[in-house]
Amino acid sequence: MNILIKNGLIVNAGESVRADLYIEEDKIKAVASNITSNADEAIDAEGMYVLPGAIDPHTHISMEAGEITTKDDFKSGTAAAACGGITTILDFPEPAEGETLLDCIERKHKLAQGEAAVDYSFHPSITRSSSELIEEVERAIRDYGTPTFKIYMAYDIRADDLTILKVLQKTAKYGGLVMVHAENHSIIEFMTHKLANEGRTDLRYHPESRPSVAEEEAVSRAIKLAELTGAGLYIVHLSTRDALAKIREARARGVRVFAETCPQYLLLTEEKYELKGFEPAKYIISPPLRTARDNSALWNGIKSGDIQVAATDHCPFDFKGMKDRYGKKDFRKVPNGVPGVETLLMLLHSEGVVKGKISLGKMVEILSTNPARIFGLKEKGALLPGKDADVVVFDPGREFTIDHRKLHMNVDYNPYKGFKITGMPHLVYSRGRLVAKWEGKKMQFVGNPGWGRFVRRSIN
Ligand code: DUC
Ligand code: ZN
Ligand code: ZN
Repeated sequence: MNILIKNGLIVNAGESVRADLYIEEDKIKAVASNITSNADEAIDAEGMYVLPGAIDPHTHISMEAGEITTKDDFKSGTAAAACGGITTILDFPEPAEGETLLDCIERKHKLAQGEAAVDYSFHPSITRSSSELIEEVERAIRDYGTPTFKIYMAYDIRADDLTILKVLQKTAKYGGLVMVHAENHSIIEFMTHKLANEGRTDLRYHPESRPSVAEEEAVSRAIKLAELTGAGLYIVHLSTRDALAKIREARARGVRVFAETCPQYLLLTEEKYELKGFEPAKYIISPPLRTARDNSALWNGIKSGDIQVAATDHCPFDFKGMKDRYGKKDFRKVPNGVPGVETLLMLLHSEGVVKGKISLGKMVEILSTNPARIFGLKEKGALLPGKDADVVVFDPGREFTIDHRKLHMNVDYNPYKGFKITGMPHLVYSRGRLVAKWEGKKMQFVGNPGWGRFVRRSIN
């Protein structure tokens, strides 16, 4: 099927041009003014933006957390992604005790096959300090096309510094990238015990248990380890001004460190933990929400280029039945995570572009172009001839109020409830196939489970 999108504002990271975009089957064939062709379908995008599909490189689909599993599987999670203008997701296979890295990638791959409605890939996680897992890094890069690895510096699945060094060394050698959840585990353990000894386990103490210094120290240490090995490094879900300062300093001295932040760290603050009753549970995430000063430092970090990616850390647990499963009065017992894959683009546009915090080109850079470059998605991330036709026709004036009942994520609340959004997707294409469209007062999923393909990646 050939599609001609006429008269839209074609937005790439570098520039925006008013032009037509021609899709032939699954690829972008041409971007030019006044294209005339016998397309099967012509779309008038006058007054609309035409954006590359966004890439979310940080989702936790069907993630097992003890006795519970995140609510979105590949079917619901990728349908929600499509409705939000996200046309590629990168998820984290986490090896269970005794499981090999490659078996774990296979296991997660099977969950996605026949279910995913948009394209996907994986960042295998090194979930313990194990030489067997480290040995498999080369094969994951070479044989599987999954060259990016997640390491936790906190939680029970954390890796020690020696493991981090060894994985950094391997990724530097074979062409890969280590992504770190950077929080100092000992600081968190110390603070959590201290708070518990003082009887301060109410939900409002969650941020105190994971202070900014825990993140700053871990970011700083991870950078030093990367520097020692000459490897690149990617910091996930950056939340603080002080950790950002460490990244800025490292980049200034030539370290290849990338940083990602998320809408929750740009738009919400720790005041949410002061809400009444069990409401704060909706915001129990790690790292925790920080201050307004951190929010604005992160926006500035995006503007300055020190933060290259906005992702979601999509990790949905129901408010009723999951967040409250182990009790309502103790922050240590609440599963950590917020849903977000569907609201990434709308929030970045409405709160970022419309409110003048970032330009439209910058939004495309952090949602599409940079994640495609950093994670080796060579066919994605820009509206250029030869790239996959992952395209969002976006209505910049369309209004929408966030409410989980009008969204497609399989979760019973939304942390941005009541946010008034300006600008929503109109049509969303994944490799030339319409997967979501605006209908009435909300997005409608019109794609097919199984359309999404695993994308092999390589990093130079
Ligand atoms: N933080 C969360 O809040 N949820 C999933 C994992 C993480 O690091
Ligand atoms: Zn994390
Ligand atoms: Zn995460």
